[in-house]
Amino acid sequence: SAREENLKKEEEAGRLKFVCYSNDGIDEHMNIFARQLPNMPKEYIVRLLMDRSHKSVMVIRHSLVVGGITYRPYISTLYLSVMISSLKPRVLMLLVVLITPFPLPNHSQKFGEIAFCAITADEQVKGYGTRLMNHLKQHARDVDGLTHFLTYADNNAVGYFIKQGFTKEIKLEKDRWHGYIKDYDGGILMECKIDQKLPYT
Ligand code: SCA
Repeated sequence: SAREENLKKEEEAGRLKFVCYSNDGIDEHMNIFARQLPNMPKEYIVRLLMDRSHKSVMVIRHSLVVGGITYRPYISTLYLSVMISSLKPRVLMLLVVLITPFPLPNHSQKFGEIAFCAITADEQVKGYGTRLMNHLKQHARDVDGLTHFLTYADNNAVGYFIKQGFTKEIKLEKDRWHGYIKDYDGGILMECKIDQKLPYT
């Protein structure tokens, strides 16, 4: 859209930045999330923003945070391979012998759970939310190796998520996500498949 093209130019001119933090710069977007997501307890927002397993992609203009998305990547294959690579060969062999008779749980989840998503009130519906989501998809695919996103969308945000390619139909195998993501009352579970080739930004 024209709005997105404008923001793209702003970005190229260096006036707009998209950054991904693991556990940092939480103050400003904490306030945006708290204001834009009134049903979400403040302590819960703080807890996830401090939590090392969550990451945030933020859009920053003139060094002010305009909005952000906080998500949790589920990448158990990676964890498993890091864990295995750090084992001594003997221990590894013993492990293989011990677990061979049992069916392995599904260790390739590769999806991200979007916990919060918000743009500050006076900058909404200017295309920031779309740019932000595109940066998130690119980062999640290229850095985290994810294939899907899941989120419990607030009723009034379903339209926004549909425009970002989310569907109410969940195609991701249930054993990859069920029991891992946080059930959220009043939200509608939605899924987005991340294209593995498309340039999102
Ligand atoms: C934007 N659009 C919407 C919409 N907001 N459509 C329906 N409902 C909404 N609430 C449409 C725009 O009109 C536009 O359509 C397209 O989506 C992209 O808009 P944009 O300008 O890129 O979006 P922006 O306003 O920058 O950001 C969307 C967002 C924001 C929802 C993040 O409005 C916001 O912060 N809202 C208040 C907080 C909120 O509701 N957050 C999501 C809660 P066209 O291109 O056709 O013009 S859900 C969540 O956080 C996760 C689940 C949970 O646990 O809460």
